[in-house]
Amino acid sequence: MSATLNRIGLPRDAYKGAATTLCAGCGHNSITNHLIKALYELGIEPHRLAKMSGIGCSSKTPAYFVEAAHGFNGVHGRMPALTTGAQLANRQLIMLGVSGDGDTASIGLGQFMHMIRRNIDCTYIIEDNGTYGLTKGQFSATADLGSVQKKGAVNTFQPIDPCAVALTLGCSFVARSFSGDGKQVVPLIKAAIAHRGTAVLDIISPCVTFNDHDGSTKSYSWVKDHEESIADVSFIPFYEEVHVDYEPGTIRDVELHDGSHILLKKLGEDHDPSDRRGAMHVLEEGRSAGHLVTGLLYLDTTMEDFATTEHIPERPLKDLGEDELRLTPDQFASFISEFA
Ligand SMILES: Cc1ncc(C[n+]2csc(CCOP(=O)(O)OP(=O)(O)O)c2C)c(N)n1
Ligand code: SF4
Repeated sequence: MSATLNRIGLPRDAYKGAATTLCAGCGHNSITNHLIKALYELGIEPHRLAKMSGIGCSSKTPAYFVEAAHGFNGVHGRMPALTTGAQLANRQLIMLGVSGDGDTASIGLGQFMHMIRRNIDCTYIIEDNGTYGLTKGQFSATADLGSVQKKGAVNTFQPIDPCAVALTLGCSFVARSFSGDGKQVVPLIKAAIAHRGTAVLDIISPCVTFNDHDGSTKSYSWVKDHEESIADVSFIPFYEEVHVDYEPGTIRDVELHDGSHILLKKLGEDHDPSDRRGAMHVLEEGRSAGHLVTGLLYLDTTMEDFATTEHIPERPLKDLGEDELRLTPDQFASFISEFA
């Protein structure tokens, strides 16, 4: 039986990578499967994809999907700088960064913040387990106050919430989900890729080896008991016709830069993803109630990304000729005359 092909004629297997070396049951493995599904269904050309990461179990994830894509596994916490450089050198690449909560909110916090501030066109996935899995289970900066390590140590520090940081800095796309919720993660990944600008997707991803016990607030059972979704998310790519069953007040249709659509079906709460203050409020309310709020928290489709603001050519810099890179003698003379 022949395999089903996507819109660019590739089978799902073309979106797979090497076999995982992560622990069986690790949330990061589920996210890999969601990435494979999203990229296959979108019909992303492997040679246009650049998988970027730092250090951690999470940062190994790019090895496990789309083997034929570009990839760069950099220094711990420095994925944003590498991504910024690669994006500016070639705007035709689809930048996909995969990081951990340690890689992002501990050592890489400054890099994370400056990437958001510049609105670099990149999907930034945080595989958030509240622990340093690779170095055997120390608390990371996203671990909740009072959460307990496997051997009983209690976290005495306030957590850093990557979504709250992103919102504060004016990030143009902020979402949170859970690795076990493919129905929500897959459309969010697709929407993040279709979005032009920094799209932060914080995915709670339990570490079954070091942080999946009673006392952890990033375990499978804790998330299942405390998850509160603010809306059902569906994604319609630009090449599919949009058919929406509009029921007043229940469906919100947001068009993205490439013509794709996100459809948000309101659940209990009346969350408006274009209201940044409202998104902060929803996060804060969830925090005080001990809930994990998931879904698309905030989206701004009007903000320019960094490369556009800086007038970076659409063509890869390597393809520009000397005549395009150098000033003409007249331009040079005029430039120098400004200093005379
Ligand atoms: C500069 C530097 N400091 C510290 C380390 C040690 N180190 C490696 S991975 C890691 C934390 C990884 O945690 P996280 O990003 O949450 O990923 P996880 O393994 O939990 O997926 C640390 C502290 C390092 N590799 N480089
Ligand atoms: S140590 Fe934790 S984060 Fe690392 S692969 Fe194992 S379960 Fe996943």
